[in-house]
Amino acid sequence: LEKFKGVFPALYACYDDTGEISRERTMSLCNYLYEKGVKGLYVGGSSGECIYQNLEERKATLKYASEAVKGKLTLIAHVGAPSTRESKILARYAAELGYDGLSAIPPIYFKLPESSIYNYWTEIIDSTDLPFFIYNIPQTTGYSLSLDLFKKMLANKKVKGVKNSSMPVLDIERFKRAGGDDIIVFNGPDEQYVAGRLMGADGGIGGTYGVMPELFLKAEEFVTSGGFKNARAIQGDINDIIIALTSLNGSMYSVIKEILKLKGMNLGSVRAPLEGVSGEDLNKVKDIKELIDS
Ligand code: NAY
Repeated sequence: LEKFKGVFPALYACYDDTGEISRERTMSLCNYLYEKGVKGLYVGGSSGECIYQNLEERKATLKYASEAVKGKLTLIAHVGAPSTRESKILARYAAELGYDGLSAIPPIYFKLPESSIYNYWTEIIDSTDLPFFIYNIPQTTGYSLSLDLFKKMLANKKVKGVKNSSMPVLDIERFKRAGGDDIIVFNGPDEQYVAGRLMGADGGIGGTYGVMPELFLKAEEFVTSGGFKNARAIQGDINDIIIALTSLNGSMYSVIKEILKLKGMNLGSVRAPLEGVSGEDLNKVKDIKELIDS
C-alpha cells in the first residue's frame, strides 16, 4: 500500500478555450504536478468537475492523465456517477488504462438506504481487480459514511480504505482504527491536513493541493519528521490561502484556475453552473497568487 501514502492533488478539469476537455492542458497539469514531487493524482473527483461531465469526457480525462504520468505517479480514478451502470463503465475503463486504484462517492440525488450504497460500491468493486477507496464527502452527497457500513465494506478485501472529507478529525481516527495497517485513510479537508495526519491519515487528497503543492509537500515533510511546530505553521499559511480562495465571487475552482493562469498554466475556465470570477474580484486574484508565492 506504500504507493497510496502521501500527497495526492485532486486533478482540476482542464478545458480548451471553447470549454471542451483539453488533452494538452490535462497532460501539462499532470506533468507540472509530477515535477513538483507529489505521490499521485486523484482523477475525476469533485475538483475534476465530474458531476458536470458526460461519460465520454470523463473517459477522455482518465486517458490523458494516464498518458501523461502512468508509471510515474500513483493514479486513482474517481468513478462515481449517477448510475451504477456508468460507474462500472468508468471503472473498467480505468482498469484498462492501468490505473492503480478506484474510488467513488455514494449514490447521489435520491436518498437511498445503506443497503443500496453497499450494493452500488460492491458492483463497482466487482467489475475490476483494482483496490477501491470509498469517497466520504457528506458536504456534497448528504450521506455520512457510518462505521458500520465501513466495516461491512472492509470485509471485501479489495476495499483498501477511504478518502475522508467529513470535517470531524475523529472520523479519520475511527476509520483508521477499524482497518489499521491494512488500509489507507486519506485526509479530505485541506484545512486539516496536519490534524488528519496526526489522527491516523496516511496522506491526503485535496482540491487545493494543485495550486500550492509545495506547501502540502512541506507540511507532509514536517509531519513525517515530527516537526509539528513547523507543520502547524504551514497549515496556518495554507488556511489563510484557502480562506482567500473561497472569498471571491466565482467558484473556488475558477479562482484557482485564474491563479494558475497567472503562473503560465491555462486550464480554461470552469463549467457552468460553476461560475467564473468576475468584475472587481478578478483584480484580487493577483493578491492571492502573491500570498501563495510569499
Ligand atoms: C476532490 O475529489 O476533488 C477532492 O478531494 C476535493 C475535496 C474538497 N472538499 C470539498 C468539500 O470540496 O479539498 C477539499 C476542499 O476543496 C478543501 O478542503 C477546501 O475547502
